[in-house]
Amino acid sequence: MTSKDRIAEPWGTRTPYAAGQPWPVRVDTHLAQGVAAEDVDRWVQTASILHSNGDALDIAVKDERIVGVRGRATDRVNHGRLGVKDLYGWQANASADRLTRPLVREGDELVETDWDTAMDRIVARTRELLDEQGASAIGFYTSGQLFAEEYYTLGLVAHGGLGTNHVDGNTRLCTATAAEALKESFGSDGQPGSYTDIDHADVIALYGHNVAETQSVLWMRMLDRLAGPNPPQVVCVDPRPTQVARHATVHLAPRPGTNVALMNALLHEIIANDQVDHEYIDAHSVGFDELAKRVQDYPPEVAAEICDVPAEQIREAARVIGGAQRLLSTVLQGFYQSHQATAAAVQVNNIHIIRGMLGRPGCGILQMNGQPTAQNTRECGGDGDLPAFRNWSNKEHIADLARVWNIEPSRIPHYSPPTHAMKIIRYVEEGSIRLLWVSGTNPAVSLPELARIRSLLSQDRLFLVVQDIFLSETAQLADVVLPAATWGEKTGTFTNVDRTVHLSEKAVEPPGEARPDLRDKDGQPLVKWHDPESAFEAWKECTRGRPCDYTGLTYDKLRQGTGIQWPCNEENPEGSERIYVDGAFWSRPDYCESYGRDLVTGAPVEATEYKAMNPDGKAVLKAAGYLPPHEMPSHQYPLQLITGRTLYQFHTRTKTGRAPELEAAAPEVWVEVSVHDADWLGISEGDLVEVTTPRGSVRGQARITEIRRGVVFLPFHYGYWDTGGGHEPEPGGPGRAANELTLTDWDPASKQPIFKTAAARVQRIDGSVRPSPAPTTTASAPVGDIGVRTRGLPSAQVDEDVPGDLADTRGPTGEGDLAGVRGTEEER
Ligand SMILES: Nc1nc2c(c(=O)[nH]1)N[C@H]1C(S)=C(S)[C@@H](COP(=O)(O)OP(=O)(O)OC[C@H]3O[C@@H](n4cnc5c(=O)[nH]c(N)nc54)[C@H](O)[C@@H]3O)O[C@H]1N2
Ligand SMILES: Nc1nc2c(c(=O)[nH]1)N[C@H]1C(S)=C(S)[C@@H](COP(=O)(O)OP(=O)(O)OC[C@H]3O[C@@H](n4cnc5c(=O)[nH]c(N)nc54)[C@H](O)[C@@H]3O)O[C@H]1N2
Ligand SMILES: [Mo]
Repeated sequence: MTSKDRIAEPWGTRTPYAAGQPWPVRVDTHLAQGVAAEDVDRWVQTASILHSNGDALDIAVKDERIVGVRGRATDRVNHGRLGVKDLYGWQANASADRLTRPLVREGDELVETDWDTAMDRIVARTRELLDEQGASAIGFYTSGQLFAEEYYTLGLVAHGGLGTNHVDGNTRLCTATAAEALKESFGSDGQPGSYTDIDHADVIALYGHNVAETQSVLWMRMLDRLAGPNPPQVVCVDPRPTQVARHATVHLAPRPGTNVALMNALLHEIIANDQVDHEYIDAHSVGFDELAKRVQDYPPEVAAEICDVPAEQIREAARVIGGAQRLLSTVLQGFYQSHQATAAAVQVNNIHIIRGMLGRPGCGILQMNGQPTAQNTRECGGDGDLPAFRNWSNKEHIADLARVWNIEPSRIPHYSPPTHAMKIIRYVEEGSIRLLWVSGTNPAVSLPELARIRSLLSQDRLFLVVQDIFLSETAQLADVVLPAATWGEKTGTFTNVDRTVHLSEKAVEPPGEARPDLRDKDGQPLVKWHDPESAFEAWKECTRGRPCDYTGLTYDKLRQGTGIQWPCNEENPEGSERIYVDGAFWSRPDYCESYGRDLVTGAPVEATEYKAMNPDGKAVLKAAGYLPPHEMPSHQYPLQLITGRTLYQFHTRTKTGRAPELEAAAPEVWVEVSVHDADWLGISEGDLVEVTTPRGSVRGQARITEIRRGVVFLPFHYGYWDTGGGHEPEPGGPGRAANELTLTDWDPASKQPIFKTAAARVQRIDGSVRPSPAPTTTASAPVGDIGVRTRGLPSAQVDEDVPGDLADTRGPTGEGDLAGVRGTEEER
């Protein structure tokens, strides 16, 4: 057993392993100071809720309070490891400022009340609106952080009960492109890959994905492969010097918003070098000729010009990817939050299809999720999609869903694609949506162009209901606030990005009168279940025969030590490691979730068109030309602004900001600028600077890093709440939330908003008193020594238990017992 300050060493002790070998176990435990393992009354099973990795853990309970966490050694996902947010973030549950009673608006004030009064107000306003205007006056904006049982109930109430088409999740900002890219290429949502592909891959390519900070346990698995014998080669596409970039064989740092040009150049090279699997293409795909023709326009020299990356580097990346025997690719927000999001993400799928790299060990695609339960929003219809990947434009699927719900098909709105979140917000602005129910998301910090969002959410004519665990920036604008129970206080299931379903059990009671989001308070007779387990059973029935088939799962089965991957049914009682084995896709016209969209206009493809193009259900190779970002740098705004995350904070910080070790590691917003730009702007480390776009300005201390020149980065975590009380933005004055600066615009196919390209200028305001508060351990690491390093508080010590102390017997380079062990790369 070793003890580590995991703020200073976030990825912990290496446990190197070789290709084809099992990933060693390392159990991470963190208990509140003064609590020993023997003191714990019970350990309650769950999985992590602060990212999409699905790390399994047990909650330590003592005297009916949460006192710590321990990774689950037997789980397939994390083999015992935990990331920093999970090690420390649980403390937020017991924060003194949790919402414990409903609040209702009386003039300018929110006042405490009881559940009946709060619900009566909501019901009264709902009835009025239904009479005056019908169901289209009501919108739901949900989350990627609730449980499957809750989403399924919401999907049923909204789609089948109220009959509004205006239901979407913040997953629109998060994983809409993951879903869309999978639908475009394979006809249905559902990840082809598995985390065990890391154990087999000889090349891992990460596209716009800072896995080291955002799924840190997945990165530990990659680091352990890199430290072992026959390590994989890593290709990283990211303008920031992330830990991934620092470990990469090839790091491409393109201009933000140019991903499609770069991908087309990679495809150009792979096709020109004939590193394609012609047999696979012929047997299992449509569209190759068009793709080959399109990428002819993108030799590396052309992309080099557009992306500002040396042509030779692009060639080298193509050589690595084209030479891979077992290629694992991951994609995330650097691709998804841009103007050609789906077009870019689909090109990653295309590489796998034309190289025949799907459905066998090491050959996976992870179109990553971000939020812990985003997958379930999509599966259960908590967002715009219909439950169990049913196709809204296929009448048979509507009829089938109506059968499951025992209602008339006409009650399920399917006259047009479900309204996406950005359009829901527009309807609120225009006044056609009059009641907006927001649960588990904080749009007053996380949506783009915050001045606009604040103003439209504060309109008198809007009745805003917010269900949260804290009085967030959004809750402060509400007419009714409902206190929710959260993770650890309720039971349910959720599914991670590699299709692993975990059970999360209730460990302690919620505070005060907070209630689980799963309720049928005003007695919807439609909802026939009464608790999470019966909701799960109903959900299972809804998935029967669909791609995400849960019928073989039970709560009891999920208690047997590890999460289980869907499809899990009679044929696959232990779940399915990989899908699309033997090139069999879910894209048959009568089965697929979607006929796809035009990648440029976003227009849905008609059923007849799809049937003509893909009658036998093959993978679809979709080509796309590059289009420049909508807001390009100019004389006035010479830089490109990108926004994103740091390891130590989660989103709008409502949880991580209340965990002392995490908050101390990244306490305040900062502004990352390149050495080159700092030089011409006259900026030194720690200087107070102002970032301005046509929408607003934000102030923070500068951190000078190896980020590519011309690009400025802001973390988006910092809204207007603070442990010290918080500070409101002065109207017209500089703010601190990155989304003061971002633009209202989205990808045409997935409708995911653009958070990663805006034209900006940076101006020095004042000299430095101390270095910037940015972490030094991560992508925000300074250039050179600035005299401070990110370290943990005394309470940040974490126990790491590697059975047999495997880690200690091998050097840090991985030379040791396993050196020379051959993987199983011959097996195919
Ligand atoms: N610590 C932490 N972990 C999290 C979260 C969190 O808030 N904190 N949130 C979770 C959620 S919901 C999500 S969605 C994920 C997000 O996880 P990631 O997508 O990994 O995180 P981001 O920081 O948003 O963006 C990733 C990278 O995109 C790069 N990028 C920006 N523009 C471009 C571009 O034009 N091209 C390319 N190729 N790259 C670009 C940025 O430099 C950044 O390093 O993280 C999840 N995990
Ligand atoms: N500029 C910029 N903006 C971005 C992004 C970016 O990269 N850059 N990323 C986008 C992405 S990918 C995402 S996912 C979003 C995230 O944006 P949000 O979803 O707005 O962020 P969170 O802070 O996670 O908000 C979740 C809210 O739900 C509450 N909550 C937590 N648990 C529960 C629960 O069990 N029940 C209920 N009812 N409430 C709960 C929390 O207190 C919090 O207020 O931000 C998006 N915005
Ligand atoms: Mo996300």
